[in-house]
Amino acid sequence: MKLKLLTGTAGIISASLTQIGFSQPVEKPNIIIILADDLGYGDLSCYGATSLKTPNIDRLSNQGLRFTNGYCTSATSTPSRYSLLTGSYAWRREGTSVLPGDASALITPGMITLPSVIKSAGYTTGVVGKWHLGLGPEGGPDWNGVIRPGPNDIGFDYSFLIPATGDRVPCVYVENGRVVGLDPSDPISVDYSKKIGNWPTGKENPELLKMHPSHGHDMTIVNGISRIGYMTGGKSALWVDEDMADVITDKAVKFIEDNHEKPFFLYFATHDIHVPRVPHGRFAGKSGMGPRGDAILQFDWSVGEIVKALKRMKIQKNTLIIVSSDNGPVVDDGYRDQAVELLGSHRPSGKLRGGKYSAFEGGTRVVFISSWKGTIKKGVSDALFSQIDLLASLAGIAGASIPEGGGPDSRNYMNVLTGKAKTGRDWVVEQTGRNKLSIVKNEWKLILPGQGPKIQVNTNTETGNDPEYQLYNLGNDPSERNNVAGDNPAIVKELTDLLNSIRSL
Ligand code: NG6
Ligand code: CA
Repeated sequence: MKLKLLTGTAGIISASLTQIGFSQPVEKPNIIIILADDLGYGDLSCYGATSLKTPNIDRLSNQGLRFTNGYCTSATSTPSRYSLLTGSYAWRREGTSVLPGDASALITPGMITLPSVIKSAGYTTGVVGKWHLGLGPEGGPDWNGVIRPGPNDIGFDYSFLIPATGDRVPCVYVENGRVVGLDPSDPISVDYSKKIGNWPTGKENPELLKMHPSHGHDMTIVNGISRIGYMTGGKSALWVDEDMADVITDKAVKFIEDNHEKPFFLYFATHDIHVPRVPHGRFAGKSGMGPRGDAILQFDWSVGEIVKALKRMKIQKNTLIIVSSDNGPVVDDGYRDQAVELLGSHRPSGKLRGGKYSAFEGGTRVVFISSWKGTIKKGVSDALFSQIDLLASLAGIAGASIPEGGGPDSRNYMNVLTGKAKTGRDWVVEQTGRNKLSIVKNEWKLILPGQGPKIQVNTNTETGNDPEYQLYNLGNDPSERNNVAGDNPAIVKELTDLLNSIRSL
């Protein structure tokens, strides 16, 4: 039985549902966020890619809204995901940059989160896939015991996790706080500062590798791939990279099947298309662009499986699906996987400059599709929308109220998400580091002066660092080629003041 919102339910709920145009008592929609990893603005065929096809995502886009100005908050994973799940900018807090795989939980019990808010409205909540927000108490998780705190302590009823990233140890899944398939007689040890145990490393035994690093990634070898960090033990629990998309997609589908009779919220965070890119044999070699392109096809397949499950359960018309990415694209992120050689004419960032790690738009302007069959009309939205607003906007859609102090940076733009409103936020803030911020307002983009190299040599990314202010007119210069700060001091001042005032909130 679906929960019904009847007239007379708490005022906030009725008011928010009226705003998106419901006149009848309605069922609360299921909500699914599918978050890709490192997928670029130009990586999907519905965003203009021609070298490969992503039919499942294109279909969602054709049934829903495709945003041209959808943003994540940060050009790397941990801060981006932190902001999405807490509605609070990661740059407000120390210790929120890319975390090692043995970091303790960043989001701790008592914090108000997207899942805790949605859960309070009667939803069953689940997370499947990449976490990368730390686990366990100070000092890090006990991989051989119960790993808490974790997602189950901050609002998720169910969790099945890749603890950090595919390229970081430990290479095991964690389900509801326990390593899956662990043999207690073979305990796991993890160390990020020195070698632990006697498992071979990429540095010492490169002849054992099936995928070689291009930079970094030369520590413990698991499944023929050397990683970041050292581990030993837990042999029976090790993941197989080639099966990862199948494993997590199955878990996501199972969560949908198990919960289809009542409202649910699923945060499905894929490993694709992060490194190491080791797609299943079904996809390997299929894109003609090497593993990076193949991983995009695999991601598209995962999205298709989710939609199929919704159809099977007959809940597609009652489910809002959002597809986006945690940050922009990178071609060589540390493994020799031919991504550079086979890129051809494909442009992972599309028309945008820069990518992952970059203050240019390619770092944080991402694919963003919102689809809700029968409710959201097909179209393209040019409204500014930031993932920071998912907490408040989805709370609005779920009919949840946000406790005092929750999601301090998050605003309710549910009408933008559903296409009822054409105008979104006034501005978005983008970060590449805690002190490296940019702001977009109207057609203007300001990048604050910053130290550091202009090119990150290993990844060959344009960082956007410059000791001078950079101002670009995204209206006539979407690729940020002409710095017009010198000609527009008043705009530079206005945007700097605005950014400072947001910072001091
Ligand atoms: C970098 C890694 C990169 C990737 C990134 C995090 C090296 C040399 N590079 O430090 O491969 O793991 O961290 O990516 O180790 S993210 O998408 O999770 O932010
Ligand atoms: Ca990422």
